[in-house]
Parts: sequence; C-alpha cells; structure tokens
Amino acid sequence: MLQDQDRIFTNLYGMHDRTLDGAKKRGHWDGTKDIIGKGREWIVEEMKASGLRGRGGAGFPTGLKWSFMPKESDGRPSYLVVNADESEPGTCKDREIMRHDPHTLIEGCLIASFAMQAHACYIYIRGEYIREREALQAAIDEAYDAGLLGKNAAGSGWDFELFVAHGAGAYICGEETALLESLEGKKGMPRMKPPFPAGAGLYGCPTTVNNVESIAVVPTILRRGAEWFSGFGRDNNKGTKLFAISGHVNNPCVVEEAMSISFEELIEKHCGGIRGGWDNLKAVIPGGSSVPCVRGEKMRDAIMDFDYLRGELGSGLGTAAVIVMDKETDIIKAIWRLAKFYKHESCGQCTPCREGTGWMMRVMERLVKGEADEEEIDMLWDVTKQVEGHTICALGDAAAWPIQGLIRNFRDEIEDRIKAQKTGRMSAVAAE
Ligand code: L3W
Ligand code: SF4
Repeated sequence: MLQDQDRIFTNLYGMHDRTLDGAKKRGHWDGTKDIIGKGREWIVEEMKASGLRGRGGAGFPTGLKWSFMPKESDGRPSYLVVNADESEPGTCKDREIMRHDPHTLIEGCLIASFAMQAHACYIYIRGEYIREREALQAAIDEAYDAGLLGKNAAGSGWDFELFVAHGAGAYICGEETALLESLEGKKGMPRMKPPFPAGAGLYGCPTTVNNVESIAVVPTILRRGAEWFSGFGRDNNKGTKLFAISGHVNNPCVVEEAMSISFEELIEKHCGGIRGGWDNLKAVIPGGSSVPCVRGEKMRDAIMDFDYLRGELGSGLGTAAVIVMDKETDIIKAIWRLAKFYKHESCGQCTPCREGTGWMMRVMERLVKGEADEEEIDMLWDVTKQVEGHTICALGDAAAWPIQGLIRNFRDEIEDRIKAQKTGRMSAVAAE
C-alpha cells in the first residue's frame, strides 16, 4: 500500500501551492544539476531499471523508448515532445499535474531532454485546458526567471528551451504522429509507423513523445532511486500511478496509488465505495474509453495493472481512467455514446476507420432502440474485426474494442432488448 511519504504528487492531497517556492519545499528542483551531472547513460539506465511504463495508454517502457534516440548527433537536432493533449474520455490525471504540480513536469522536461540530447522541448496541451495552460506557462516563466531554464539551465551546463503549444480540440492530435503534424502547423493526421518518432519525428528529426505523467515522475525516480520506484507493483507493472475514478462511486477523484492495487481497495479507500453498494456494480471501463468494459462481478478482485487487466480480463489499464457504472446504467447506450465519439473524432484518412466508425455507430443506435435483428449483433462483431488492426493508427482499434467488450459481456442484455421491442414489451429508447 502506498504511504503518504511515497506520493510524488502531494499537491493532490490538499497542499495546493504550485509556485516555485512551494515546489522547492516539497523537494522538487533539489539537486537537479547533480542528477544531470551523472550523465545520459546513467539516467537512461536508471529509467530502465525503474520499470516505468508509459502512462499515456500504451504502457511502452519509458527507458527503452529513450534508448532509441541517437547516441551521436548526425547534424539533426533532437527533440522531446510532451503529450499533454489529454482527451481520452474519462481521463483527467495529467490535468491535475499541470494544475497543481507544474514544476514537477518542467524539471522532468529538462532532465529527460538532457538524457536525449534535446535542447528544446514542446509541451503540446489540449486546447480546452486553458487554466492548466496558464498555470504551466506561469511556472515556466518562474523557472526561466530563476535560471532553471534557458542557457546553462539549473547550472547544469545544458542550454534548454521549453515551449507550450496549444491544441485546438481534436482528439486525434493526442496520437503521437498526428500531434507532431499539428505541431508542424499541419492538419493533425497520423503518419504511418515505422518510422517511429525516434528515427524521424518533429521536422523529420529524432524525437521522443512522452505522456505528461511519464515525464513528471522522472525527477523523483532519479532522486529517490530506481529501486524505490520499482518497489511498488508487480513484476512488469512497477511504480506509483495516478488513477482517475469517475462515474457511480460515492466520491469520484484522481488519486496516486501503488500500481497493482486491487480494484476493491482503490474504490473503498479513496471513493467511499460504489453508489448503492457492491451488489449494485454493473460494469467498469478500467482504462479510459478505448479499452473494453468488464462486468462488475469480475472487477471486484481485479488487480489494477497492465498485465492483469489485459491478460485476465481482456481489457486494459490504458490511461487508468476508471469509469464505474452501476445497475441504473443503460450500458448499450453508454457504449453507443462512445461509438458516436469515435466516429466524430476519426480523421478519415483510412477507409476501415472512416467508414467503419459510421457503420458501428449506426448499428449501435439500432441496438439502443432495440430495433435491430439479432443477427446484427454478429454482423456488428464482424465489422469491429474488419476495423481492428487494419488502420493507420490506434483510433480504429479504440473504436472497435468498447463494442467488442459490450458484445462479449452484455450480449444477453442486447438480445433481451431486441426481444422486448419485438414483443411490444418495451417502449422505444431514444438515442439522444
Ligand atoms: C520505437 C518501436 N518506438 C512502439 C513507441 C511508439 C509510441 C509508444 C507506444 O497508442 C494507446 C492506444 C490508445 N521502436 C516502437 C516504438 N514504439 N514500438 O512506443 O506505441 P503504441 O503503438 O503501442 O501505442 P500508441 O500509438 O502510442 C496509445 C490507448 O493508448 N489509450 C489512450 C489514449 C489517449 C490518451 C490521452 O487522452 N492522453 O493517451 C487508452 O487505452 O487507444 O492504444 O510512442 O512510438 N519498435
Ligand atoms: Fe485517421 Fe482513423 Fe485512420 Fe487513425 S485509424 S489515421 S483516426 S482514419
């Protein structure tokens, strides 16, 4: 269990002083120069040893990703880009970091950039995050004034510039290559991978794209040691983690906990339990809207980490946005709403996603109303399989998986609704 002294984001727990003075009192910016003085190789090796897996949804090992950056410059500059385009429905953890702990992120940007030989870093922030953007920019200004950024940043000998770029409200710009296109001033459309950004990223130069939380935990990991961080969680699922818990719990919140905490403990300790009690739990989406939902009875003993949620439950930790639904929820309608979201956010450049998201949304609408024939359930499943894995970026998968989760877990409910509609036992449910 995570003790208070092990929390990285202590500002989430009532100490809302986000100024440089406040950050320093909490230990941030302490010995930054010494950390940098240990050299690139040491930093990358510590990050690998910490076991940190990317916090943006995919869980790719952070230290390994950094090691893909060129060791020797071939004349092209290297860049760090921080993905702060937090748009996954249910996800609001990076927002808390930028609101309450911006200096933790800024210090992480400096250290990570140094480790990857980047003299410049761009934080690409979701357009709707206006207050967070202001908080971040104010903290960056403070850091420049204090000599922590700019020439010889923090006395480290490394020259480092940090910029904030604003998104304009497109979910797809959270996909790393669409984000790079957008940063370059173009329409945010994903690129084919490979090449991965480490080979050809921003302006065709070596680039690492990391999530806000992944970068914000770096200084604490390096200060307290890889061994400390990897002391939390199970093998391959290490560290502390922010969970954003929303929906039908008594107290929705964003909390930092040890990875691999049980779902029951997470909810009881921080959220005051499920609304109406555990018997009233119907379904949970444990990792943001892109991962399949899980039936409530399977979730109670679930371990909240990448491997358990994917391996045992066929879902995923994703961004650790935990969406809880009680028995009052119309689960078919909830998943239809997500289908509508993905259709709206598809950039339209590849056919299976552009056409498939529309088909899936329309069939889902018929299921919500109970107007479909039963064989349309299998047809819908087939459409999700035609989309999954056949697109340029993960948005296609993200649109398919919630529907697959619905059919796998709640087929009985879909069939009951169709039968009820056919026998006149149900009045039409309006999809609105
Ligand atoms: C070099 C290789 N680099 C992989 C890098 C790659 C990327 C990272 C992960 O999608 C997921 C998506 C959403 N050489 C590499 C390599 N990389 N192989 O590693 O890559 P990948 O392709 O596994 O995933 P992705 O395209 O980054 C992210 C899911 O996250 N998601 C949430 C998304 C939304 C947010 C948000 O709002 N903040 O994050 C939730 O589940 O569906 O599957 O950097 O370049 N051989
Ligand atoms: Fe665009 Fe969808 Fe293709 Fe991604 S999968 S590139 S969002 S059309």
